[in-house]
Amino acid sequence: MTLEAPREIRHGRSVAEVYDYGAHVWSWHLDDEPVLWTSAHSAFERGKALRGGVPICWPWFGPGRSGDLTPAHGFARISGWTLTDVVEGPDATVLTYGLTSADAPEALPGETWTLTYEVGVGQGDLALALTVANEGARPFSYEVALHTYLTVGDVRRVTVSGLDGASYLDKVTGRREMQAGDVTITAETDRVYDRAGEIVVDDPVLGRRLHIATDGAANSVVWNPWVAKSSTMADFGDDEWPGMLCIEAGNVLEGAVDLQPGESSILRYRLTPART
Ligand code: TA6
Repeated sequence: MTLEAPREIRHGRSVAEVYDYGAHVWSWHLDDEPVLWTSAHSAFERGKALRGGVPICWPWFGPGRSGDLTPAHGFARISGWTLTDVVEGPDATVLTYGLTSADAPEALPGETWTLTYEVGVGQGDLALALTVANEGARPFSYEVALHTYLTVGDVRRVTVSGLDGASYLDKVTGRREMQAGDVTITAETDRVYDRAGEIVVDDPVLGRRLHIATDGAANSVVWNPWVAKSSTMADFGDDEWPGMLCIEAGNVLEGAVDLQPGESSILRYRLTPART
């Protein structure tokens, strides 16, 4: 079944499209230029993830820590969220979405939880905050990530700073490595870093830097599928990989969150473009 049209949010220089399905921020343009990347081949049907924007990965990442969980990246991005509030403030228009264990009991069987997701479409930034609350009587653990797809002029020309000296799992080779200097993309890249915080994507082709600030994240993920992997994905054009780079933030693998009854945890991701 095809999706309802996304909500269009206009605030100053920003225009964003957000689907209630997955509480999925699909596109964000600043001064009419795309900041988030979206595939021209994405599916738009329930049960399938959108390819681009900011998919919410929860309660696991990829196939999960056991390596055999489906759907990939969990249920949140293919669930029907409820828009509970829209506040138009001076600096941003903030949408608030909710998803509860009653909406998606299969996500964490037997647990009682509430997700609250704030999407701030700002004058010059996009500010996301995902809160997970354990409303049950026992602890549970989960992985989470905001899987942000960024538009870049040519991924072969960008440099990513902020991860120098961080260790990472290279999911292409399966090996643990240490980042030396800026990250550059010269082949399929799929890395889970044991660091999050301030990351800058310097894009000389588009003449801009994308500043990423996170809070509540133990991990950053850097992903570009490059040629071969792109050709295996039906919802990813063979020629699209040079124009995108994922810089994700979350708590995955050893960074997974253990949430006690009554506790909640917030993951924040703020994206601010700047002209160079
Ligand atoms: O974040 C990188 C990653 O885990 C890659 O391994 C790749 O699978 C990507 O996510 C996209 O996953 P998806 O399930 O959306 O195709």
